[in-house]
Amino acid sequence: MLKKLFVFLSLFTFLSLVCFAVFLLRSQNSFSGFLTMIQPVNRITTISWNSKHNVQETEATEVTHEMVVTSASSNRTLESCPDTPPDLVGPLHVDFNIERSLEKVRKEVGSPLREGGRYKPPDCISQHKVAVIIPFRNRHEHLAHWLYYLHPILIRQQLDYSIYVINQDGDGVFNRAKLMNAGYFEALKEYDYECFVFSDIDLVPLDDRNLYRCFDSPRHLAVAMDKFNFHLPYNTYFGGVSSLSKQQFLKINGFPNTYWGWGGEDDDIYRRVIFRGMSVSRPDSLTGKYKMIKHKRDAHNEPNPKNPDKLSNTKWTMDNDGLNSLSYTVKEIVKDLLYTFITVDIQAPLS
Ligand code: UD2
Ligand code: MN
Repeated sequence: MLKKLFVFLSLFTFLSLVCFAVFLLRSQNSFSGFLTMIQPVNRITTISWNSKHNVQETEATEVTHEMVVTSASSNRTLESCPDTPPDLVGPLHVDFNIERSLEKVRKEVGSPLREGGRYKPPDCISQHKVAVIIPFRNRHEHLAHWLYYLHPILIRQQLDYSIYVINQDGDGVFNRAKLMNAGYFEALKEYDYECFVFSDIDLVPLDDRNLYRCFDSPRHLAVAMDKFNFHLPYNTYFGGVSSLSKQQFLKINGFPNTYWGWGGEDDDIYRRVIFRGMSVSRPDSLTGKYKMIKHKRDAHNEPNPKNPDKLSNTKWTMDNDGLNSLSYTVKEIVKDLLYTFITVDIQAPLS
């Protein structure tokens, strides 16, 4: 009898233990399931790209390890963005007569951005890591217009991008191409960009199907500007806005550093592309329409009569004048919500 009682008690204890174990396992699962449910996966992704709201950013950094892992794994399930961005609208209305301050532009278009004028699509993985490089000095009014129009376009184009405004320090002679070379280097210090769009500050596209990405050949985007009556001024024109992949840019040794003052550098770049066996790709003349903000020639950027003469030597000079001979010093880097502003000393002559 005692033996039977002992067997019964052992069996009972064993069954209780099994039940308890099953209960523990199930409750653990449902607890982590609960965590997954309450954790705002999308919000975390958005937050990490929206540093405007510091409070939310702090929230994101405070999440537990488990939550971050789940969030990261949910990121991994994102698909590539489609080749043709779905939200493009085509022709755009652009008006430079409206007064725009940076403060206003930050409020109007800044909310999807992260410090530095940085953006990544939240719901798909962009196929285009693009640094937009703008040569700059004393054009703050133009900057506000440019940012107001370009950010929404670049967002609709589903780019993984940042805006780099490369500001020439001092009052020396302006050098657009050297600034763009410096911008290339500075951008690469921050992120693994594969594509570089070089744009004047005063040019806004009139159609968002003009894609700010890189193509099989270096691309000239500003093919039909209002100032040239919506035509190419000449066939080999390469001014205004262009895009080159990292590989294409390296192949031409970047841009020349020696074109001080206005003119010539864009033709030199065109020649570099051709001399390295590449061709130039362009959008059609409807998609490639642009509006330029009207302006006078700036001080310290007079046409340089020496520049056109240099073009006959590009074939030989391009190997030694470019990325491999670039020297400059960074004076200051300021991160705004709408852009990264990098002031560089490019050792400009005073005249
Ligand atoms: C034309 C070309 C430009 C370039 C230039 C010759 C167009 C629309 N663009 O520009 O690509 O080839 O001729 O060098 O035809 N900048 C400043 N501050 C200055 C001076 C220049 O920010 O003090 C920057 C700014 O981004 C400007 C760009 O350099 O848009 C070109 O200078 P520009 O606008 O004075 O010359 P533009 O319109 O004749
Ligand atoms: Mn201009």
